[in-house]
Amino acid sequence: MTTALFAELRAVWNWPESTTYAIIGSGLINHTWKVVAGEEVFILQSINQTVFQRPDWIDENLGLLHTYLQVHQPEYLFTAPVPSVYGQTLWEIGDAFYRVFAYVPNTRTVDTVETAEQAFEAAKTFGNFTAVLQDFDATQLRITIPDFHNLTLRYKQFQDACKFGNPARIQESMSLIQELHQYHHLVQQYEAFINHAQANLRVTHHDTKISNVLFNEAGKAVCVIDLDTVMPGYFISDLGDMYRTYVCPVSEEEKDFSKILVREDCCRAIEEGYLSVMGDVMSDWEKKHIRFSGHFIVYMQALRFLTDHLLNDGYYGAKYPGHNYVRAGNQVHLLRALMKRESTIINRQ
Ligand code: GN1
Ligand code: MG
Repeated sequence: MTTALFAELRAVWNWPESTTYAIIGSGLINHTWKVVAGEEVFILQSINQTVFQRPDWIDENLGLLHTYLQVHQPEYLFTAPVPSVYGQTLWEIGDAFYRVFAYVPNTRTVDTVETAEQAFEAAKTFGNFTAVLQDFDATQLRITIPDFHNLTLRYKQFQDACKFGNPARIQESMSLIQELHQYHHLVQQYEAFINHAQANLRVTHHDTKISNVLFNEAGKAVCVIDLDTVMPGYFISDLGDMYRTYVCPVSEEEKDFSKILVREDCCRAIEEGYLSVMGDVMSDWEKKHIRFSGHFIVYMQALRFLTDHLLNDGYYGAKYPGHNYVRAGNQVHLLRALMKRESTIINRQ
């Protein structure tokens, strides 16, 4: 961010001249800065408009949820955007959009789950987000990214990339491509799940990775952040991304696949944490798909990374050649490990 640009934002939010800013965060999509304005600390974020074509819809959703929660759950810690001096919660400069959040004091984020307690805390906190909004009509929310977790469409995009993508990359990725085709039954399972009358449309976060939870110094989860993809959705999106990002000791960035494994205690912690708040409102049909949620999301993420690799990294970007290919391979490895866990559990029963 240029000094001139920041000076403009500083005026819009009425921060003193001494205000400093520094880039933070590990998100792949938006840019985030920590702003220290005198005694106050804020989070400034720009919105990636290639991904979010209607930043005003994100803003509208956050406004709706904030108003609802203030009335019905006033105790709930919701990280609503801070209005500018003009009262808006979204500010456009050039063709970019910015918003500001209050920094929640004495909190930190973690990038990988180290203990089952962290997994439990995060799962409970994301589950609670959906649970406190149980009576809010999710269909009021704008769809900020159409078909974001539509596995049928993601599979179709993958098939198209295998036909029309970078020919050299397609050639080199053949064994991964074939393996991903073999798991097509997960698309059918997904369709059967969402088409069932007992698959409830809920207020879903859609990005429940561990770095989207704030923890306090005692290691307790305080609240969830990164609400841009909050949309009507299914619980499998949220629970699934927890399996994807909490059970393995290494992240999607890890190149040494021998480090990819499923920690049983973290799996149980996710299930217990989520069900401790969502257990009473979930249907039997939903409960039957708890484990499936992990397969669904890990598979979708593998498809998304490989699709992006075949299409020359236009969406996620690449820090080194083959970055998205490595990420896809990593996710396929995790998928195999999760499916193996499933069959071991079934054989034991
Ligand atoms: C993106 O930007 P970030 O890191 O919060 C992506 C998620 C993926 C994730 C993989 C809008 O999230 O769906 O799971 O990368 N968000 C979008 O790291 O595409
Ligand atoms: Mg995100």
